[in-house]
Amino acid sequence: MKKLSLLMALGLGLGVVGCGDDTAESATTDTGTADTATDTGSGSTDTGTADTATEDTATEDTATEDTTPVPTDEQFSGPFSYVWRIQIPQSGTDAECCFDFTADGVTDNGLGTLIGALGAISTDIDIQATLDGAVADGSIALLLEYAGLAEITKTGPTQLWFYLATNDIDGDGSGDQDWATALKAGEGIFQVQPTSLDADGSPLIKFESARISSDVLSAGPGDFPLTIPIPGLLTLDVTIKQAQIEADVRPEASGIFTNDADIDSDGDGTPEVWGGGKLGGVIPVDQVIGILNDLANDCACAGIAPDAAVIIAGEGTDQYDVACDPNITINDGACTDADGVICGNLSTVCGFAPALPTLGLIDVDTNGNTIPDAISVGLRLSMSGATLENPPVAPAAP
Ligand SMILES: [Ca+2]
Ligand SMILES: [Ca+2]
Ligand SMILES: [Ca+2]
Ligand SMILES: [Ca+2]
Repeated sequence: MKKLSLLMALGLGLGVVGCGDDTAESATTDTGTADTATDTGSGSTDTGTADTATEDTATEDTATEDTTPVPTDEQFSGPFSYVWRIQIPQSGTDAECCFDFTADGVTDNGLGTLIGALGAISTDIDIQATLDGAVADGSIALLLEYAGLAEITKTGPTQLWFYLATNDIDGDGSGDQDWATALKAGEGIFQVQPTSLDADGSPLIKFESARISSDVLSAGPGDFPLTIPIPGLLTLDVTIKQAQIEADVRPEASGIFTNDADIDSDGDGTPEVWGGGKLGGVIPVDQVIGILNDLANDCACAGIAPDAAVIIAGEGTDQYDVACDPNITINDGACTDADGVICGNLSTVCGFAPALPTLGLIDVDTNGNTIPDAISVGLRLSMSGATLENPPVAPAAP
């Protein structure tokens, strides 16, 4: 179960916006690595350049707190969409989701297929239910801003800006409006989380070229860099390749809504309801291995050196091979929960690693040598209109 968290994070990755590292520096004592830039602001406006490191080393941050970034005139003017449902298709039905990355006319979704298989093996594993719960309780609140979209017609060229948001404007710890009746209906009022903005207040994640035409929203394909904070574990940095969006949409006064798609995904003759938005791309396996090795490097408790390449991986003669270095001794029995889920399960991960290429997860060849080296992913999105509170950006977390 535990080792699924990373896979789940990858699954969520397409839908979850990134996290900047320039959140509030309100602690009196910082313990992390150095800031490389300078905060010159002294009051409500931070005019300094970006903090590029994760935390401060100084014993005290002598500047005043970083505050809400100042938006440009156009930013936060909308229109917006709130993502009220994220679905991971799991049965592998071609029509479910999302895009064909192998030019064989059949859609590819390696991650969805794997998650479906895991769910079939163990009924404890219901990643879709976990995801639904996280969206309904507001832990995952994703807003899209259609930047520069024609105001009246809500059609034509646009940029697609992604924000992590909150509906808990009054800060009492729970959403201010009902998800099922208000948020899904486009009546939601949100604030943007400052973690989804860079030091200049611009969105960290965006499709710079998108379009709404004949009630179809489209964006990409292109590189889609994501930074996904996983609390207590790591910040996952991945670049989704060939990322694209396609959605059946309708503009309304409160923003852009998707129209549901009726697809008989289980083949019983009765259609199921799927979100009208499709978001997909491929994740190079090298990136995933790099993340796993970064995690393993923090496993001093298991006797792993900070620079060890625990997992050795790459394209072999007929497949992408994955294995742990047999010369590295893993003693993960000495690790505790405090060392994170990966360290305590490192030998399990290593036992599992050689089977990875056999799961059908690695299914797309991105460098033309016919050997698959990337994982296709696809999500279905359901969206409704939304409104931003004034001020549009939530206070930085303490
Ligand atoms: Ca295909
Ligand atoms: Ca609240
Ligand atoms: Ca059906
Ligand atoms: Ca290849």
